Amino acid sequence: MTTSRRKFIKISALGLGGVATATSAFSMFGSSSYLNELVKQNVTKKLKRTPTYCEVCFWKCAAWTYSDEDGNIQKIIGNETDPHCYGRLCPRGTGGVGMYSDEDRLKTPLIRTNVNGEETFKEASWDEALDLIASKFKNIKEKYGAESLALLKHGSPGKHLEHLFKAYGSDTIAEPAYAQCRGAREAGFALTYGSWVGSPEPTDIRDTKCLVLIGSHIGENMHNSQVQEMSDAIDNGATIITVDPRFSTAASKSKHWLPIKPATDIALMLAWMNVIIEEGIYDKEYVEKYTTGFKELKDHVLNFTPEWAYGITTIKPEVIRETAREMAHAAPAVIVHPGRHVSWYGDDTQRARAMAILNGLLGSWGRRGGFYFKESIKVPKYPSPKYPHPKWDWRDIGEKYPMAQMGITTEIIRAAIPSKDNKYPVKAMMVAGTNITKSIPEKALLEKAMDELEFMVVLDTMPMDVTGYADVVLPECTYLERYDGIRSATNREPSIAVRVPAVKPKYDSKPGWWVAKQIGERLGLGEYFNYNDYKEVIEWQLKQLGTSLEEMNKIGVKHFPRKSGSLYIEEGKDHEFATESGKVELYSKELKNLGFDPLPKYTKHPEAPQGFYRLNYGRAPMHTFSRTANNPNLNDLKSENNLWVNPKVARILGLKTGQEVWLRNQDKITSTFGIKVRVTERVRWDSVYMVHGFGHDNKKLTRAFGKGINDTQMISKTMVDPIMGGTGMRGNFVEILTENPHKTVEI
Ligand SMILES: Nc1nc2c(c(=O)[nH]1)N[C@H]1C(S)=C(S)[C@@H](COP(=O)(O)OP(=O)(O)OC[C@H]3O[C@@H](n4cnc5c(=O)[nH]c(N)nc54)[C@H](O)[C@@H]3O)O[C@H]1N2
Ligand SMILES: Nc1nc2c(c(=O)[nH]1)N[C@H]1C(S)=C(S)[C@@H](COP(=O)(O)OP(=O)(O)OC[C@H]3O[C@@H](n4cnc5c(=O)[nH]c(N)nc54)[C@H](O)[C@@H]3O)O[C@H]1N2
Ligand code: SF4
Ligand SMILES: [Mo]
Repeated sequence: MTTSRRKFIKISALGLGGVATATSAFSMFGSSSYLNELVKQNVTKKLKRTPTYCEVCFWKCAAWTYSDEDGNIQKIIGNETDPHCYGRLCPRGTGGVGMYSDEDRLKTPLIRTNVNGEETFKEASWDEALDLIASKFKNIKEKYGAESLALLKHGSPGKHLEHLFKAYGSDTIAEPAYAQCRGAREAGFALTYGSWVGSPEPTDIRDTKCLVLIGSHIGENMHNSQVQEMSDAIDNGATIITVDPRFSTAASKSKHWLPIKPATDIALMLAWMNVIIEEGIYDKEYVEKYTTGFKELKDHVLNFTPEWAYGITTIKPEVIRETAREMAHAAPAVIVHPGRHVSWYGDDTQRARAMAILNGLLGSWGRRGGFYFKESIKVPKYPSPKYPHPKWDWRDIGEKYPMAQMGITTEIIRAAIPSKDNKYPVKAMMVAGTNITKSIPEKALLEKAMDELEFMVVLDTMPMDVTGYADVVLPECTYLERYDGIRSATNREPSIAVRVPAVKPKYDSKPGWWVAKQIGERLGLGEYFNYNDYKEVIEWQLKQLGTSLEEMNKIGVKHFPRKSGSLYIEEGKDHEFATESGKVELYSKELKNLGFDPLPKYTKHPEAPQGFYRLNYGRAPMHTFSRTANNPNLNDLKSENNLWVNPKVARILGLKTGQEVWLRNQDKITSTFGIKVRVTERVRWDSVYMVHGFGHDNKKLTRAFGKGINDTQMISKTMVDPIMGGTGMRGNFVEILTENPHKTVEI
């Protein structure tokens, strides 16, 4: 295969073959008229109930799928006993049935081919596609070693492919949920407390007296049990403090909304520490008993007064003092929430450290209403030979980031671009369950890498834009049509949940486990896939756990007693943290030894040039990233994103709500599509805001195509976190164009 031969194929070229606003995210649970409609329709039909856990986002709520005698899925409802959902799915989970019914789904395997000089896809049989993949993988392994085969993945399918890759000798694996999401938070908290925050976050929201959200917009960020617990906490009189340059749904529920100047959060947190220490309102007993480095911290924050922070953050000194006192007053039942999507400005590990330190001062880690000690149950590994030891892996590729604890997608992508110094070349890639063209910025780099790859496979359920770069596209069936690994997540008490197919796979789609096994067998790795059906794996594992598929089919979720002790630090007892000192490390020797600041510092970040606005983005309660834009049920609730513009800006530029505009960023990248303006006081004058995941450019996505702007397209500049390699994405600036910059929109 020649290099530079792969053109992006718009799947549209496959010749061969009403907007709901986020007014009350909190009221969207289970009350959707759409759900009621479904329930009504079904009174006459006899329904079968099958256990599953949701795949519309990664909260993995356990649910029941109801299908009728004709094999149609009628509704999905939350499992009453599940601690991830408390019996209620979010609007996305309820609408998950649209993933199954979407008629735009990938239907057959596709293979890149050349017809009259034009690259296009032809429909292929599974055997044809799998044989081709196996022969290419073998070829890459012979030429460069298995390590040169990289896997980018997310969600359940990723687990099966990870097994395949490791069995073949590659641990060149990464997912955007690390470097583009929560990696910096995990590094910051691990440095301080010795353990990751993890998912679901062990925040004891239901018992909290004060919840501090710093750019974490629970409510629009629809992580189910957190939203429900937050709603209960509000009913119980908890104080919510929201720090967000935008008036988010969470801000609207808050006693204090601090509309901070973007990129200045570390200054605010240093000032909070200053007040809490100077006024002596920190948890003295906790700090004395469980932390180290208090003296250094005290000296460090001495000059970071609220007056100092005011000039930086635009938050008034009295507001900083008052909110600090509220937190201390509620302590230890206070949560300075670690956030989740934290890859913002490149100093994100340090911002996460500031959050971790604040929680330490307030004594909230390991306390009721603060953070509980999570626990999960280990699901025994199905017998399989040991993996071979790769000569190099993701650690080598990301070695310049000493605290990287998972593969860094952007580094693996970069490794696909040949260069003399590259000792770890990536030559082929499999992408499973992640739409990297939407989730990973710097499109130019991504395109160059895709172009250089000798071979690329995409496993997806939908004809997402990423499929356009593939040599082979494999259609996975949806989560409602397959078995998958047992869900065992950390929570207050351990539990497991199963996913059992409710219906047969539609079209010619297949489960991820089957795809992994088929490729594995063709690569001579049959002994790693010693089962005919994944059901056997689950049955074996359930037996080891003292249950059975029969029981799980009846209950869906099984609970186990805690074994690790109390949920919270027991009064007066010692507690050893998993750090080197065994204490909460307010001052980080580890960072110091690595040459980084042992205590967080505020650094100034670039501001928007004249005529430009900072591009801010976030979530809408009825969508998940780019994956739901085409979902018939969810598209119905919100079909495009809008550009939030402050009235002051609207006045200057003469913009009106509903008017279509285009964006151009600091690197002269112009948005492919337009977006409708929403003039609102809810956004600061220095930024504009949009919901992530829209602006799809594949015509095959008939509902989502060309609707709104793809924020990722506008993110061509990143600020990389030197500690763990996270991709800071919030330092891009856009100007607003009122004329269509494309004479004819090229699609
Ligand atoms: N600009 C910008 N970039 C971001 C973010 C942002 O807010 N803005 N958010 C970041 C964050 S927090 C995260 S976690 C990442 C998420 O990034 P991704 O994991 O890439 O998220 P999605 O865009 O949902 O892409 C999921 C892909 O999986 C496919 N899919 C869905 N279900 C299945 C299935 O069952 N099987 C298979 N095989 N495929 C399936 C979907 O069709 C879609 O193509 O993005 C990050 N990137
Ligand atoms: N409905 C829905 N829920 C989801 C998801 C989804 O796709 N859809 N995805 C899930 C995933 S994987 C993740 S990681 C989470 C992400 O959810 P969050 O962790 O809440 O993160 P973001 O989506 O980045 O939140 C963005 C918020 O940060 C604010 N912000 C922007 N710049 C700054 C700043 O400089 N300072 C401060 N203080 N705030 C700022 C924005 O205005 C916005 O309100 O959501 C999860 N929940
Ligand atoms: S939070 Fe919503 S989308 Fe996510 S797993 Fe739960 S029900 Fe599904
Ligand atoms: Mo994320």
